[in-house]
Amino acid sequence: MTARTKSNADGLYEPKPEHKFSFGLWTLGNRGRDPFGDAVRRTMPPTEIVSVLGEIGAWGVNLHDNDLVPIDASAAERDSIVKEFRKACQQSGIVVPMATVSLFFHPVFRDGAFTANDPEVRAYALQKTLRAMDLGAELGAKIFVLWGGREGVETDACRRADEAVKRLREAVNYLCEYNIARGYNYRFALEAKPNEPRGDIYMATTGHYLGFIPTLDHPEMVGVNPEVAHEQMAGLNFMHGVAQAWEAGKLFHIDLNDQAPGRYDQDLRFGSANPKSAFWLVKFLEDVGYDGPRHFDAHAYRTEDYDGVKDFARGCMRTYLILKEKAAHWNANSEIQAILKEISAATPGIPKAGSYSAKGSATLLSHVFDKDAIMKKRLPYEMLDQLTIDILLGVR
Ligand code: GLT
Ligand code: MN
Ligand code: MN
Repeated sequence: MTARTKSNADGLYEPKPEHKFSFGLWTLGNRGRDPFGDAVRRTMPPTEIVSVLGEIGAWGVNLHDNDLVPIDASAAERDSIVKEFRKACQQSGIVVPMATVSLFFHPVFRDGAFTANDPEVRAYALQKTLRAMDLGAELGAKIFVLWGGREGVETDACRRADEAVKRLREAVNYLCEYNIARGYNYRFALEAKPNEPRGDIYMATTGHYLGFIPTLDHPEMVGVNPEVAHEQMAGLNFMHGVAQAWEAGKLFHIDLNDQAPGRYDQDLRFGSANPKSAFWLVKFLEDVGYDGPRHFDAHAYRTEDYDGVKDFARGCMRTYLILKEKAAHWNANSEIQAILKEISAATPGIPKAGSYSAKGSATLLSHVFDKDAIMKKRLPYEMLDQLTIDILLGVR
């Protein structure tokens, strides 16, 4: 029995609109080009991608300006493309939750976009982004992602890195003002990546952006769009970055995919390389009640035809739903709950840490801690982790 027929039979892992599963036009439409080889799949028009998304039970479609409208299209061409696309979305019951701008594909951005040394490139990047914001707003998008894939260097001889930060700040401030002036109500989501396509990208991790956002004129309008593979390329624990963004009220969007360590940017099917990390991530998102889009920024293996692309897309959603069920199972497991209770239980009579007070600090300073007694408390994390593995491998 294939994965597909099983999901249809039991209905348990069937995607529904309430799951908010979305895909970029560039994900299903990926033709399998890589730096060493040409396309293996034909170009699938955006209207067809939307109909496939409807067929497989997705909720939303995201797009760059030029995924839909060619970069040199006339105003009339643009309008007719947009009209046709809206119709296709309505027919398939697909919404457009997020829009973005390509500031990386055209060779004009070879030295970056908002951080490029040539002021004309910076101005063009801004103009292109304003137009992409107009486009997204017309399609109903409420989130605008900015991925600065070309904002970086091969050699630091070309500009001072703090100058790049200043230029980026100036650009994002400009976009926020335009957002207000036009009444678009976008929430901007900044997406980090350590490298590829540049040797080094300035905003390397979600943490870099979390440090940058409070320096903006409208920090409340700007959050992050962490991507699994991008943090893993930097060797980081993705869920930890997501948790910090969430805790700061900055998790505006998320890019789900997978990545093997030490490789090029793979954009693998969600959960296919590190199912255990994917489990902690899904558990986190579900536990805290993240209610934004679950966007799969991934693409099918280069070996696939368009049936394989559907298998890929269904697989992303199915794995998410399986892990969501496993997370509920984990939370309901009494052995796990007993251990969780035990490992954070407080010994009666100890002074509380909490927030500072003069009296509290005096009590704390005079208290004698019994380190040997503390050391006798068990921390059965091996057991806790094995219970997790048992659940993930389906034996518990
Ligand atoms: C590009 C990149 C992604 C970004 C997209 C948004 S485009 O495919 O690899 O990580 O999210 O610009
Ligand atoms: Mn991404
Ligand atoms: Mn990626």
